[in-house]
Amino acid sequence: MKVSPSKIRADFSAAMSAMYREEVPAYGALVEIVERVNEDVLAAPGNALALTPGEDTARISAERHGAIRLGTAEELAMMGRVFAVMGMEPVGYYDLSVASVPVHSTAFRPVGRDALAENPFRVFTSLLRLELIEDEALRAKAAETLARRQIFTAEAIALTEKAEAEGGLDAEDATRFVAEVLETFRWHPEACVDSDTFEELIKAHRLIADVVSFKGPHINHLTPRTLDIDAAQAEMVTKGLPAKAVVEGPPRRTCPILLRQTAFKALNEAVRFPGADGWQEGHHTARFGEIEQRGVALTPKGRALYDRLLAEVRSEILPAADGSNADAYVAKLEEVFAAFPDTWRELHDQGLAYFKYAVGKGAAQGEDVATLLDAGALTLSPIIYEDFLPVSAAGIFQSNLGDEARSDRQEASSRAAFEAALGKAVADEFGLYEAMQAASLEACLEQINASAA
Ligand code: OOG
Ligand code: NI
Repeated sequence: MKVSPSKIRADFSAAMSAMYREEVPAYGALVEIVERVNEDVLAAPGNALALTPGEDTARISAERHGAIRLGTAEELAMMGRVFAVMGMEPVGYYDLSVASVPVHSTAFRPVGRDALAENPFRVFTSLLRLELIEDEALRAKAAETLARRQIFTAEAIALTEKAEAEGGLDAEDATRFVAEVLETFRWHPEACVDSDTFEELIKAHRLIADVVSFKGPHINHLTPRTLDIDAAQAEMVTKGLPAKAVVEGPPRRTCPILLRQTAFKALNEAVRFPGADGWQEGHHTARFGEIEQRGVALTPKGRALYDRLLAEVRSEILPAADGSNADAYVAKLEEVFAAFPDTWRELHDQGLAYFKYAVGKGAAQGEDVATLLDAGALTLSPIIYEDFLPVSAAGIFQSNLGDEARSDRQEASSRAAFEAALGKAVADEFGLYEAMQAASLEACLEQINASAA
């Protein structure tokens, strides 16, 4: 019997979480904070179910996303095949050149409603844009170094091929698959470049050094989902975790939209470089912890409004890395976002966000959604945003790379080039939400109007 891809994904997510907790103890502390805050929110009167009505809270305590950075097209293509065994497909294209980060990215995640409910684990996956290294000799050295490494175990590749050939894995193979794939994400303190090369790569960009210098694409953070990010952030500060100065994304609202994120800064970790006289001690900062709060997915119209308002805020004030203007930034964010409607019904009626419909107790029939909602024959619950935000992601990258990570010159990235490397197209996130909304409406209308016939 084949194990479902969702089961493999859930097992993998749990295994990764256990590994990261052991590797980065501060992540364990973060998970505990989030679990406590979530319990408090769920226990409070008018709890999170009122905040995001109808949402399934069962998945929340297990919910995680992680991130990796890959070096070559071959690595990305193989990673895509590995994730497919776990029911994770590439969704969305993120152009990080807007923030002068030399990668472009997608998110591998489950796409169907049931698969998401079973386990929503996602991995934000970036591909290095080696062409952005200006120094030709250094670029060639980086390319050679990457070409020499194999980030997958032979067994992981064999099991992926077997899953592809046989349409899945049985229980025993699935268990081995999880263990073997985990190896790709493991941290290796032994660098595969000497310390001089490492320094040169750091000078080109910290992110380039992180991708090129090590044996594999170590998981660089894991992110549990909190129901109250402001409470969790305050708790992080109380517990002495080096929290990022501001929460990325929209401000706190009655009806949460998209995604709000914060992180604790990357750890300074001991690494070793191969040298002529054996290992040489050194340091590297790459791994951190992050938390997120998710709200309703926005339509293209809603997203355009979000992007416009955020751009307006950022044209007036940019959050300083040291937190010195954090209060002023938050005040500006709240002031500007007052223009974004903040009731579910307005978000729905103005076509700004996606919703699941359910049949209510009210007596009304027909096809007119507003009439059915007014009468209570239909009810709304927000479809949760499952994706990422480029400006926020850039802020997360920068907070853990340090501010010197900004560089001015950067050519625009290309979705077509990314898809060519991956070997397939990335799915359109809006299309996925739209289809979920349409399917739920169709099912409800059928039910409501069947009783009329
Ligand atoms: C990925 C940063 C982006 C997010 O949550 O937006 C990200 C990275 O640092 O590799 O994970
Ligand atoms: Ni993240």
